[in-house]
Amino acid sequence: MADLKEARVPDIGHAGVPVIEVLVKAGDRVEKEQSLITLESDKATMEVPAPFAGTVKEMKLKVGDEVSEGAVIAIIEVDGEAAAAPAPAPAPAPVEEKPAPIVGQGVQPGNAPEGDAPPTARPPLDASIVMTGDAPYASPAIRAFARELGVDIQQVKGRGRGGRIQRDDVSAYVKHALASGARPSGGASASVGGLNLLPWPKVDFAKFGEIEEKPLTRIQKISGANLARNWAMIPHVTQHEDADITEQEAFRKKLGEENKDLKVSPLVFQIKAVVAALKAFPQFNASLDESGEKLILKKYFHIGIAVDTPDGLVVPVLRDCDKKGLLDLARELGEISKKARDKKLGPAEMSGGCFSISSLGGIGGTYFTPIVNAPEVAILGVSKSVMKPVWNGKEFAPRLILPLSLSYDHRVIDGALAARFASFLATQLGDIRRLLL
Ligand code: CAO
Repeated sequence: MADLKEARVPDIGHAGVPVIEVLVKAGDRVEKEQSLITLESDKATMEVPAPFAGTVKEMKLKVGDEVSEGAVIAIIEVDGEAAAAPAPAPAPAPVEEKPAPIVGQGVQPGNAPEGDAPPTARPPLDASIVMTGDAPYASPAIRAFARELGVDIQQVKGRGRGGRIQRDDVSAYVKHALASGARPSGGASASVGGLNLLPWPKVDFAKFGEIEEKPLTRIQKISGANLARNWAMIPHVTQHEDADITEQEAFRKKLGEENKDLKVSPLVFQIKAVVAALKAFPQFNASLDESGEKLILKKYFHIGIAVDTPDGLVVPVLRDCDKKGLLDLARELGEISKKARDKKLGPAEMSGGCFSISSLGGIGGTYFTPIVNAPEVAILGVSKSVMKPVWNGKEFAPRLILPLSLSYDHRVIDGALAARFASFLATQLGDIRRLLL
């Protein structure tokens, strides 16, 4: 006879752990040990399995709820023997080390494998990394991670308990694919050529003088792997342009005087100008889909901002920049860069970006080549503005000139379009009244 039983959170070692995924819904049939929810603590992501088989009558939790031991997850109608014998709650299965809460330029939330060969080294072919066949055994979080990297999870061999695919398995697969010149997702283009790189030079530096070893930070490892992928897989071109921001700077200073409690960075003008340019050139507000055969055009305007932190570069995303004014953006930029430097950004705050801006304007230099933050198709690099003499038809006049460097994915954007985009951007920055149009 059917019986209603509560599936509860077992001892997870912490209190108030957030639910990040709900994996079943009312009406679903679940098997014993099938995962019901995913929890994410400071240290790990873990799935909580069903203590018995049956039909879910009611889900008691939703994403964002915070739970401790004993919280009711679901009411399950158990049948037959299971109803008769009370089953102890099985321990949650840790499915992955928690991804770093911060990502660098071009980085998807991820976890760099420790101690592997450098990504550019070409390892001997490891046939065990690639497998085909039955449905892969991986948590939704790992599947999402694989999707983000363009990896076909079917191709990844799991080396976790019972063949479970873990984050490191996906990372190892990407490394292997990169080193052998294949696209991570395999497919038609995987067979074309290959980078055929030389192995990374092995040098005993100590032979030449005193040295000191300094491990890369976690962020550097993660962003390094992503930068290497983006640089290797995206055919980059960088278009340079100058914007005359003399008037804009006068207005910015005025805004700053009127809003003494707020830092009105030149970046907020750049964000607004980029949004206007993305609206005028939708091809820039797009991503190539996984197959590389379709462009996904986005109707929202979320802008990633590269922020320099002591541990490395991270890219928080400001959402709906088309709907926000300069002062709102200034406030948000201040908050998000502080959060980044305090290491308090969550993965959600670093995802969903359409286009990134990397500003070295506070530091110096003239022009650079930023690396596109995949799966975005372009990125704007901003250097330090300087006063320059500019010919106005009658004489040289002092004008404040801002150097811009627009890197783009040449598979999606051609040179003429990029030149138009950059020139449009410079016009917007040069006459901010246009931002109102
Ligand atoms: N030209 C001239 N001056 C500029 C400028 C520009 N393009 N951009 C900013 N400045 C000025 C600011 O107005 C500020 O001046 P005050 O101190 O007089 O107010 C000063 O430079 C310092 O600015 P900032 O860099 O601290 O702040 P910001 O709001 O301009 O930028 C942020 C915020 C988070 C983007 C920045 O702090 C940062 O981290 N930049 C580095 C990003 C990076 O490393 N990119 C590299 C990617 S490639 O590896």
